[in-house]
Formats: sequence, structure tokens, C-alpha cells
Amino acid sequence: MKPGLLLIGGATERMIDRFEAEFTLHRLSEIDDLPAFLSAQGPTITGVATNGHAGVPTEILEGCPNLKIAAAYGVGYDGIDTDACAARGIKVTHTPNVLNDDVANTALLLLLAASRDLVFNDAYVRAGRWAKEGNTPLTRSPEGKVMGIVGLGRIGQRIAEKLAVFDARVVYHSRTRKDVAYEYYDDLTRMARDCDYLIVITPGGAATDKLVNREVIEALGPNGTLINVARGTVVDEAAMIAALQDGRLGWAGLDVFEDEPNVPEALFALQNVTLLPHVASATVETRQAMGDLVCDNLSQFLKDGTVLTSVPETAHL
Ligand code: A2R
Repeated sequence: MKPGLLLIGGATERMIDRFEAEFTLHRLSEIDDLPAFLSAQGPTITGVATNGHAGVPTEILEGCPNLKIAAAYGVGYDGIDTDACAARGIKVTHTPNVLNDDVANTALLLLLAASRDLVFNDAYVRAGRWAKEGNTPLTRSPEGKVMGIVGLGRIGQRIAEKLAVFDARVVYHSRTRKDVAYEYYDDLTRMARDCDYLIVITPGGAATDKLVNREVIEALGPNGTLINVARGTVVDEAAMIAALQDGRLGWAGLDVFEDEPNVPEALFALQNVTLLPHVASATVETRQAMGDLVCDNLSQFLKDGTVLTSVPETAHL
């Protein structure tokens, strides 16, 4: 009999095909009575496929005593209780690196869209306003500006490389200094004060909660642009909105929000923001590579008990 796999998050057809080849697949979305399912099938479940938001609910951890692997579709895993998984001997995997380029590209997309008022200008043409009202206001050039990256990890480093097209001066803040040519700031507020753009790309979770607080936002200031492709929790959303409303912060380009998919309505009224529905990695190519890595982790685990891309917290298992 094939081992059981419980699908908690979403998956593509290509992933489903591979899951079904190796596992008996159960989809959480099709289970009406979870306690009944867990008492009947829980012991057969060896793996779960999830994502960094849905995580692995405690009820499932407790109801699946033979669970050994939780494979997440995405690089961030702030919604997964990795301590609880490690304590139960469950390996947690994620999908680092394969999404670096598209997430970095999304940071550049938001940066350009915010700088050149892309959304406003597009709407202006579509509404037939150009012929009636004339040219739109001048926008801002990213060329030669100071761009601060908050979190110079796998994605942050790719962003830094891609910013070379703007001839920008790249600086960064992270917990530790890296062996790179970019200037390091151990103080985020001080860096924000020196920056025209602040690009946030740390993990979410408790350690980075509201890392970009009111003080950092005000240091970035009325001529500054905040780009967030990390997690909504990393920025104090209420402080950011207030600053965007009264001009203490110039512009923002946001792919992520505190309470997705709910976005504060106050943002809808602002001209100085560009909003995306958390799509940084959402290209056909990158989602396929992410899905393949989820499946490869599960397959390898079935073969020899090892995985390809463990999160650091369960790498010792
Ligand atoms: O640990 P360090 O010094 O390498 O810094 C990491 C930085 N970071 C922080 N920076 C400042 N304050 C913190 N409390 C803090 N915690 C972490 O974020 C590192 O430079 C960066 C994370 O890099 P990676 O672990 O390589 O993550 P990756 O693949 O770049 O993805 C970043 C995040 C995901 O977790 C998702 O939330 C999002 O991008 O898609």
C-alpha cells in the first residue's frame, strides 16, 4: 500500500500527478469531518504538502502520529511551527533559490512602477484623459539613487545584482555582515535615512515583526520609496499607511500585507502606492520549478529518508 499524503495547501495538476504516483493522496479541502478522517486515516499519513501560510495545524500534527515530512511550496515558512515539527522528528522542506529571480524581478517591477507612476499613467490613458487634459505630472528616476536592501540573503543578493541596471548605489542591512562590496549598516534607521529606496526581503515571523517601524519609515521620508516583497508582518502596516497619507513617506510598492488576502481599504484610496496580490513567485516557470522541488523532496524522502532542501531548523533530523 502506498503511504498517505495529506495536501493542505494548493498544488498544480503537475504536482498532483506526481503525488498520486507515489502516495495515496488526501486533500484537506475535500475532508468534511477532520476528526473522523484523522482517527481512520491519520496513522497512514507519512507526509503533508503545505505552504508557509497554511503550515501544519496542531490537530493534524497530533492526529498523524507517523507523519515524517512536511513539504512546503514556497521559501518562507513563518506559518509552520518548525519547533513542534522538529520535536516530533518531522522534516520540513521549502523551495529556496528556484524563485530568486522572479521575486527579485517583482521588486524591480514595483520599484519602477512606483517611480514612474505606472498604474496612474495607464489608467489615465484608458480613461481618455490624455487627449482632454494633456500630459501627466513628471515622475522620478531610479538612476543613480541609493537603494537599501533589508535582508541580503538568497533573494536579496539577486535583487542587488539586478539593481546594477539602474547604476544604483546598493547598501544593505541584515543580522550579519556579508563578504560583499555593498556597504553594510548594522542600524536599519540609519540606513533608511541614507536611502532613496528601501527594499524589504527578510523572512517573516517573530524575529522580523514590524522591523520596518515608524522610525524607519520616517527616516526613509517624504522622498523615499518602500518596496516590500518579504512578508506583510515585517512592516508596521498602520504606521506605513499613516505616513503615506500625510506625506511622511513618499511612495510604496507592496506585494505582501499583514492579513492576506485582506488589504486595508485605506491603501485603495492612495495614488502613491502600487499593490500586487502576493504574486512575486507566481510565474508559470517559477511555480513549476517550486512544485518540482516539493515533489523531489517527497520522492527522495520515500527513497532513502533524506530530503533536498530542509529548513535549517530541521536539518539535523
Ligand atoms: O541572517 P542574516 O544576517 O543572513 O540575515 C538574513 C536577513 N534577516 C534579518 N535581517 C535583519 N533583521 C532580522 N531580524 C533578520 N532576520 C533575517 O534576511 C538574510 O540576509 C535574509 C534572509 O535570507 P534567506 O534566508 O536567504 O532567505 P531568502 O531565500 O532570500 O528569502 C527571504 C524571504 C522568505 O523568507 C519569504 O518571506 C520571502 O523572502 O519570499
